[in-house]
Amino acid sequence: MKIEPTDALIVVDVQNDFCRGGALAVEAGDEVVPVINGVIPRFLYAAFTRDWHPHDHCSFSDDPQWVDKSWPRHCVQNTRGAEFHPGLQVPAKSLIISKGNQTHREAYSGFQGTPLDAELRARHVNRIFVGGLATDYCVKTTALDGARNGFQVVLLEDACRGVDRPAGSVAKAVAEMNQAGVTVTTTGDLS
Ligand code: VGL
Ligand code: ZN
Repeated sequence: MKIEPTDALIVVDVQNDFCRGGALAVEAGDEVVPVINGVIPRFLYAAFTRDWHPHDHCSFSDDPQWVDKSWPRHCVQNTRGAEFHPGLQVPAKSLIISKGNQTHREAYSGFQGTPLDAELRARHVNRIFVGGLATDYCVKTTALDGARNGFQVVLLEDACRGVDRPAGSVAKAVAEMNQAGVTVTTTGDLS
């Protein structure tokens, strides 16, 4: 698959809290960092989303169940856990998209309540390549919203890791994206 000037890379939530030692660590989350770094320079445009919660966000629980979308406190604005993984090579000109910043509203998608759609359209982007964390939550929702908004969407499967609770939810998420017209490929297929 050939990368075009009308493509954008969307890197979803590669933040400390979703990586090793983080509050909501995704199994092997760190492994996406070199994979994503390898493709960033090949795109004219890259957007980096970040979960950017107030300290009292509605998804936080003292007894988080994970499977019911209650989570440990994570990605609180201006904390270390909310920073991008230190190894992630974010170009200075990148679009940084914060989401989930309202106390009473969950926002898994990078499109929800953000200027992402408008920013992509302003750049004449018609296809987005999506990777990051977590496959079965924010990556999935961002990819599905992208497709719904009229973008061609490509999931970079090796550039993603998921929560996978219950087991199988990553596979289910990939199937769901595929069903919605998302092309599933790997970074090795890009040229
Ligand atoms: C995410 C759970 C809670 C994600 C964000 O980035 O996939 N998952 N908040
Ligand atoms: Zn969150």
